[in-house]
Amino acid sequence: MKIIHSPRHLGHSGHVELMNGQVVPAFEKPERVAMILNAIGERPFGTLIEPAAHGLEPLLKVHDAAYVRFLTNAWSLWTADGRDFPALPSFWRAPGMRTDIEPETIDGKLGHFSFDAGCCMVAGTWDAVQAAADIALTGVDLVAGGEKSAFALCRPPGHHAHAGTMGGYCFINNAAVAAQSFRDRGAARVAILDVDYHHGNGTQAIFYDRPDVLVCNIHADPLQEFPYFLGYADEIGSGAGEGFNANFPLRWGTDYSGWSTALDAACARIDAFGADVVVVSLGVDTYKDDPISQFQLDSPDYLKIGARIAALSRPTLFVMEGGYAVEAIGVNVANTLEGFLQ
Ligand code: Q9C
Ligand code: ZN
Repeated sequence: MKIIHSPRHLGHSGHVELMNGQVVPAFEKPERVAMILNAIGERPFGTLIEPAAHGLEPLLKVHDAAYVRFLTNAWSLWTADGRDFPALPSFWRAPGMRTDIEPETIDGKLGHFSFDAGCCMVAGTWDAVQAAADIALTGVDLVAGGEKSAFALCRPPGHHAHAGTMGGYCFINNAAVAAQSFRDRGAARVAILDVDYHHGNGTQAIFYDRPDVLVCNIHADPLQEFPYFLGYADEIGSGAGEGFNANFPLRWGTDYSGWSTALDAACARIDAFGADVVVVSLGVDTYKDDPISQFQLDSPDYLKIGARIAALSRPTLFVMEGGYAVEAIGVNVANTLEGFLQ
């Protein structure tokens, strides 16, 4: 399996987030990728490759042009105001306020294009974000070109990003960009299997009214967990997309036995759909010692997850999402890929 990686993720570092009302160093940090590379390097998985540049066009198929323009300009607007520290939004609209206005100033734009304070920006953020999208698209090149699988080692992650909104550490929705690219390259039916601990609200929203991309999400119950306002079991898609979105919310404390029951159900949906290709939004923040999560999966469980995904017997692109227990993230990702390859 080829692993697509770029050192350009290192530009997205030194940023912060709000945790329990306090400003703390971001959990979504460069060491995550270093640990994954270490663990993969210790196993016979195949080769590391660099992404090829794909430009903005494939991003604009799932994201709004004004949003992508904002992402490319945000840091220069922020620093033009004389701010030499990380950019963070702190103003948002309430329901009933205007959604059709993009304010002129950076604080207004930051609020307009975000849903939380999870997307802190620094000088190298946009370059890292664009590299991550190129990584996902290079994975599409490989799998659409006939490889059975590939691992897009994206950072920052993507599944919380909507068409026009960043949040939850995510700027560009790498998995959604990849799924759309598979469609554009001739796959009739694309399934996205999101196994990150958090609901992939952005991915769901992007494909919610479409029957050509099945989105299956296994995640912490949003009654208890971020993103709180999407990810419930009664969200099944709308219009032509009705029946092509499946949510499997699980309570805090869920262990592999409960979690794997949902995985089996999601895989049954993918089989019934007849997916030509599967995009796995691979978060390993389901791990028992994840610092911001409340599931109980253990490292050997990821071997079984990989094996279950392999049993779908479909071309598969793994796209990295969350996972914040830095000491275990490498083993958990490598176990997933090893379980898939065996
Ligand atoms: N500040 C992904 O796993 N906030 N995103 C948690 C701590 C958001 C997680 C509270 C968590 C987002 C890709
Ligand atoms: Zn997550």
